[in-house]
Amino acid sequence: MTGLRPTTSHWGAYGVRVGPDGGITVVPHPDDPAPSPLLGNVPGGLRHPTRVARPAVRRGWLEHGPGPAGTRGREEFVELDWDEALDLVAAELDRVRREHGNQAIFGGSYGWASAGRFHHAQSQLHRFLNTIGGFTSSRNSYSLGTSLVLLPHLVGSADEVLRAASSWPTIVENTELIVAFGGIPAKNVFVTPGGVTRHGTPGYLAALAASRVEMALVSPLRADLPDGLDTRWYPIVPATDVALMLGLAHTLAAEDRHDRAFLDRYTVGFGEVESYLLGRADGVVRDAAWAASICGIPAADIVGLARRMAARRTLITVTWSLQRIEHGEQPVWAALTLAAMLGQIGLPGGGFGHGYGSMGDVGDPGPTGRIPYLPQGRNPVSAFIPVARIADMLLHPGARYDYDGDRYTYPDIRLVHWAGGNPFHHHQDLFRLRRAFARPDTIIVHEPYWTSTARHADVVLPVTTTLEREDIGGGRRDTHLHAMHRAVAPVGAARDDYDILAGLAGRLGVVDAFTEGRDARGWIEHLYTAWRADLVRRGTDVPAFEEFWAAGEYRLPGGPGHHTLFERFRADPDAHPLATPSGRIELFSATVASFGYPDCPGHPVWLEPTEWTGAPRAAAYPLHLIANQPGTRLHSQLDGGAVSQAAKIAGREAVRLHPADAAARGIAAGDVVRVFNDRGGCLAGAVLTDELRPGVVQLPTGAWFDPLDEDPADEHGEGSPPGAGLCVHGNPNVLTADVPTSRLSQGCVGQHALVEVERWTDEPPRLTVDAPPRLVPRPGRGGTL
Ligand SMILES: Nc1nc2c(c(=O)[nH]1)N[C@H]1C(S)=C(S)[C@@H](COP(=O)(O)OP(=O)(O)OC[C@H]3O[C@@H](n4cnc5c(=O)[nH]c(N)nc54)[C@H](O)[C@@H]3O)O[C@H]1N2
Ligand SMILES: Nc1nc2c(c(=O)[nH]1)N[C@H]1C(S)=C(S)[C@@H](COP(=O)(O)OP(=O)(O)OC[C@H]3O[C@@H](n4cnc5c(=O)[nH]c(N)nc54)[C@H](O)[C@@H]3O)O[C@H]1N2
Ligand SMILES: [Mo]
Repeated sequence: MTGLRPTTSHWGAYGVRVGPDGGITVVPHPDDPAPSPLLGNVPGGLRHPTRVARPAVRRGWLEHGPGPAGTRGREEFVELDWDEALDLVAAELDRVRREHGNQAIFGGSYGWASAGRFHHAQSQLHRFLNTIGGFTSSRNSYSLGTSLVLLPHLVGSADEVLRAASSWPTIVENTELIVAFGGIPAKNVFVTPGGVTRHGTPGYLAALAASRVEMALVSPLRADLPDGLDTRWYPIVPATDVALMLGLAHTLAAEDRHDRAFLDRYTVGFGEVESYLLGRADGVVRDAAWAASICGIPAADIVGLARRMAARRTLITVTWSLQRIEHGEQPVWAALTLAAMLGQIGLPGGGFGHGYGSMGDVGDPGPTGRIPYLPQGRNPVSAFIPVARIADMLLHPGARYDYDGDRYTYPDIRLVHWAGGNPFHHHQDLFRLRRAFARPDTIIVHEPYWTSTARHADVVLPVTTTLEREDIGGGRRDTHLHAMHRAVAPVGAARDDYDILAGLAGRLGVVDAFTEGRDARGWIEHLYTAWRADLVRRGTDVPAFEEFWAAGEYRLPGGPGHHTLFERFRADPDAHPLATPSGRIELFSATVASFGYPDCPGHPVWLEPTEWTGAPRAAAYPLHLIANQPGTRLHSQLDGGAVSQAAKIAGREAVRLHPADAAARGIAAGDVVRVFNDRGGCLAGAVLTDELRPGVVQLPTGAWFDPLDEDPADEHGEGSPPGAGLCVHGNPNVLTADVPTSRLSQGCVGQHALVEVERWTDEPPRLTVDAPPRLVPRPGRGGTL
């Protein structure tokens, strides 16, 4: 990496070469066998026209002060200098906490921000808000919000299942059949929070191909497994995996192919499951024919698959997308049940997996040691929301909601402070979120870019990207810890989140508590040194900071070997019981049953999505939309970058349709189309492919939300009437429902929606998110207001 500035990202480590004109080129880390295509978005993203140049304040907020405002996202901004902006923000934080208490500050600030352990935006913001008395927080993630709540009830821990899944080498060596619900999508495996330096999964997929492991791909999309594997594709109707799993389970039980000894020794509750399969209570027999009528896979194929599963070393894996749908608990629970019936949980390469292909580090045999992190302090405020309930909270302060067996009340939020996330990308039903964002008195956003979230703020504070600051970085199972060197000077007037928050802390009289007297370099050195001391104490020889920094990286010592939770448990369930009430795998959970939630009873069940039953939606919107992760970027990040832009069609996100569905609607490849339902619509560019199930369309997430402004004179800010909003760029979250997976976990359901598609015959409106919003200079500084 000589002559290169080392750094890392959520999609992998790389070096930066700075040209004489200040432009950059990006060189993958030499140890990376499969560098991510997403690196191609970095050079053009760095100084993209949508960078926020200076602090900016919504004109109405500046003129009239804090208060609810329906015009957020539709007004011009006034540019201020840093001191003015920080004075305003500090005064407003202080007003809100004095008048309403710290609970009125929402600092959940969900989002991926960027790699780097010190400048991790959420850690910085939470640490700051804790020093000024705390904030209402958010729990869990959009990624795994449902499994994180469910799995502890079933196997005692979510974390261990995900971190200590059977490793890829073990699978390549032992597994004979992989039944992959949601596939193992190659597009996703480059990404891990903090990054992985050596992307191993593409190589393991190639090794699976060479070893001729049989693959059963259960997915509406053929692309969820790469070509070249021994694949049989089961093109399932979206959201019906549970029916298929129950049909498989029924076949195993009916043909006595299930492992009764395993079920007796290692699980509780199979009796309840069996009664349900046999329809003892309701007369509905969940056999292969019943399953076929729901999931669209022929009964003979279901029976055949069940027999193959029972006869081979079988790994059942479920992508995280399957729990990002209504009743998302059920596919995870049903897959675990099926794996328990096969009796292979805890055998090398057999049993249950969750997230192979969802994240780069699932199955990675890399080290599991801790890497340095920024301490966030303690939050004195106990109020929280499950992360995806943000719009409900803002729209319904004081309302009650259920979560994991308890009842809570939504706090009354006056101020939202966000750093490192893009809710106008990640949340569902964005036109509803827009109405929710009209409610608080003040919204503060730290962002490098004029994202749609920044456009819906009152105060936008411009932030550096990783290339403009120093840091240390690495992922959860990374082989390397990286020194992230500054490559270029801050763009415009951008500052680090840390400097911004230190400036606010100074104004609020808590600068010492927040900074502990260190600058950024001081903190990086401090975090590294404390981490190193711990390793040295345990006998590992780790270089001192100066040496590490000069070398640009440190190769982490190997892990403790790959012992999975289930291997230990299988070896001796009495010595290593699971952390469940029974110490066993709970196929029936008395705890979950005791909550009495109709949308999540005590064992896995088939529940029809309300998206389908909510008449007249199903009739009016007959197509199943899959809104999955984009292969061309990380979420909404660097949407302006070259790789992301190259895949757009007429400047819009590409929507994939089956040729038969397109023909029925007079749509040709390359047409601009409107994808819509009763929540709203978006424009997208049509791509035709027979590699998806007819009746399914796919539009990935992450195109920056670009609402066509309904009525600029709409002073009340009601925005579009429900259903009338249009995003001209192709963000699928205008279509998805803002409802929870269930009362148990309150996860998001962004992966699916029912839609219709039609050809757009007018001239497509031009995009506005590819340039900054209207900006005016501060009056008295050479400008007028
Ligand atoms: N329909 C649908 N919606 C979904 C999903 C789905 O499957 N379907 N998936 C969901 C999932 S799994 C996730 S994880 C979420 C992702 O949602 P987010 O994590 O919110 O998405 P990102 O685009 O990564 O947003 C990160 C933001 O941080 C900014 N940023 C980067 N570095 C810094 C920094 O140093 N400081 C500051 N202040 N900002 C920075 C970036 O510019 C970007 O705007 O989306 C969810 N939304
Ligand atoms: N390139 C890239 N990689 C990423 C990300 C990114 O933004 N870009 N985001 C990262 C993040 S934050 C996360 S959480 C993970 C998410 O990882 P996942 O949730 O696994 O990823 P998705 O691509 O949303 O979904 C995987 C596949 O599930 C299939 N699927 C959808 N619905 C159904 C269904 O009902 N049944 C079946 N059987 N299959 C279905 C879809 O065809 C889809 O391609 O990805 C990570 N990797
Ligand atoms: Mo995620």
